Amino acid sequence: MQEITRPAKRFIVSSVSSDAHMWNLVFLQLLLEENGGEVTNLGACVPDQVIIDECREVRPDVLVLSTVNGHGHLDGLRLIRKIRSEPDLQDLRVVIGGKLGVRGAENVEFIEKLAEGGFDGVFESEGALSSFDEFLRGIGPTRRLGPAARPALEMQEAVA
Ligand code: B12
Repeated sequence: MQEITRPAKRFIVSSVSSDAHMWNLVFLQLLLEENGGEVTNLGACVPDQVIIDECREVRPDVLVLSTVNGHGHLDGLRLIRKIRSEPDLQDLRVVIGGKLGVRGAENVEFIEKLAEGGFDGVFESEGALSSFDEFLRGIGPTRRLGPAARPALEMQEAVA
């Protein structure tokens, strides 16, 4: 019998430009890899333009930004506006999570503005990990597939 295998989802994990924290990135990389994803981890303090260039190079299914130093709501908004101003990156799925500000539980106030700026998902702190999991399960077939591969995947999904 012919086997049809779904290609792994491809992710870029990155911090934002001001943020030097790294274990958050390691955590996300392990989480995504344990779920079968392929991860390019750009590390900490990554300039906006490097993130944009890597997205063009890797063409991920999702760019996952993580930030915990409290400046994420500022760095994130600036970065997503740049990404969405690039015609070839307007459809890229981009999410951000971590400690988005320095206001603890009140950081949820930043979620709406970041979403309005163009993020597909905004996740505040550990409490949002279950929503992130739901987001990951909802992202469907990879966008890297050519049109010829799509019907096979759709058939496989209909049978499952
Ligand atoms: C270790 C550490 C450092 C180390 C980092 C070393 C390294 N190589 O990573 C050093 C000493 C460099 C550092 C520096 C600073 N730090 Co620091 N640091 C920490 C500390 C103690 C632990 C962070 C950590 O590794 N956690 C382990 C990881 C796995 O957990 P996490 O980062 O919380 O991530 C979880 C969630 O946030 C979430 N998450 C994170 N990202 C994402 C993304 C998505 C999509 C999703 C869904 C979820 C998600 O999931 C993760 C797992 O649960 C925290 C305090 C703490 N206990 O959290 C402070 C902390 C993050 N630091 C803080 C601060 C203020 C700083 C400095 C500004 C201090 C200073 N004045 O210089 C600098 C910033 C430097 C910079 N340019 O960014 C504050 C941030 C305040 C805030 N946001 O409210 C914290 C919270 C300490 C505090 N209570 O004040 N820090």
